[in-house]
Amino acid sequence: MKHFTSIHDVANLKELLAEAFLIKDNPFQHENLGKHRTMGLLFFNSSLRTRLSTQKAAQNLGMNTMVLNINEDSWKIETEFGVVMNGDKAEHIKEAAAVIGRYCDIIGVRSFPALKDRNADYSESVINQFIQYAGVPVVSMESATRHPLQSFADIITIEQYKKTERPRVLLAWAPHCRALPQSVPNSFAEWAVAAGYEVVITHPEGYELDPVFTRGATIEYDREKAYGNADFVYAKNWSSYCNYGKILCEDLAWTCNAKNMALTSHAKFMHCLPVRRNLVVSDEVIDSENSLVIEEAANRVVSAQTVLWKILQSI
Ligand code: AN0
Ligand code: CP
Repeated sequence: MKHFTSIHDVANLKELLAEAFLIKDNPFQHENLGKHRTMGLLFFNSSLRTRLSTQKAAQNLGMNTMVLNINEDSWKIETEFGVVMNGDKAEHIKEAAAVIGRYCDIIGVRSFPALKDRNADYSESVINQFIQYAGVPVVSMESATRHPLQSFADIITIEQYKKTERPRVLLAWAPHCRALPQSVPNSFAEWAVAAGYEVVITHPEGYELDPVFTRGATIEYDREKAYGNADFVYAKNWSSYCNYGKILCEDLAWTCNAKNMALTSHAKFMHCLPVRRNLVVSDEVIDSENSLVIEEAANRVVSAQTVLWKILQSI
């Protein structure tokens, strides 16, 4: 594996999952693999889980880590070409990426979409410029359109808890007070289909995701039908892709609550976190014994460590 930005960088998901469970059982079996190697973690946006779990993963492999909050701790970075840089941005991504590539053997990048211009966001220009100019492997820590380390942790979690070979996995849209990226649902849909699950996606009209990501999943607008017989419910808000970046629905009937969960097959509840209680999910659902959110977050170390282990083999 050279870079890790999506499921398409994974040659064999079954093999990667098998390795993930070995790493989960024995996190220190490759503790010298990354000796004298440095991972740089670059954050254009906030993070709790990704920031801590990815550092921990790198350190479990013997790597050093450096964390930089871009635009806050560093110079503000220009990402467009051909502009006269006479505003507040003192450095261009082209030089910044090349310089960081001289200090780091692997670079993790978190860069959310601006949710204003769909073509600009979906071109993934920030992570792609790091790939182009840094000269070292780049790992997505959530880009404009995907969050593969999260999706991999989600699949590890489902594999851990599933009771049937092909569980029915529901990706359920839920309300939110702010416009959020489509990255988590885009990525989750891709990985869940690749894992061979029966994937159902439910959302109000207008929240259709880009079909590139949902191929192989069933879109079910009837929420009650969609929740019916689900083994796992992955709740998540996202803003509209069609009416780009807009909030179209605030109906709390879409909250992942006990009424919706009662329609399922005693389903496990999942969410990537951070989550807003009683908006996305009710207290009783997230606090129930069926909630997997903490284990999912724990598995973020496993997913990151498995990916870094794989990349370290090739450098
Ligand atoms: C982000 C999102 O929805 O993409 C990060 C999730 C891991 N969430 C928020 O901004 C609340
Ligand atoms: N799930 C996740 O990526 O969390 P953070 O935004 O806190 O990193």
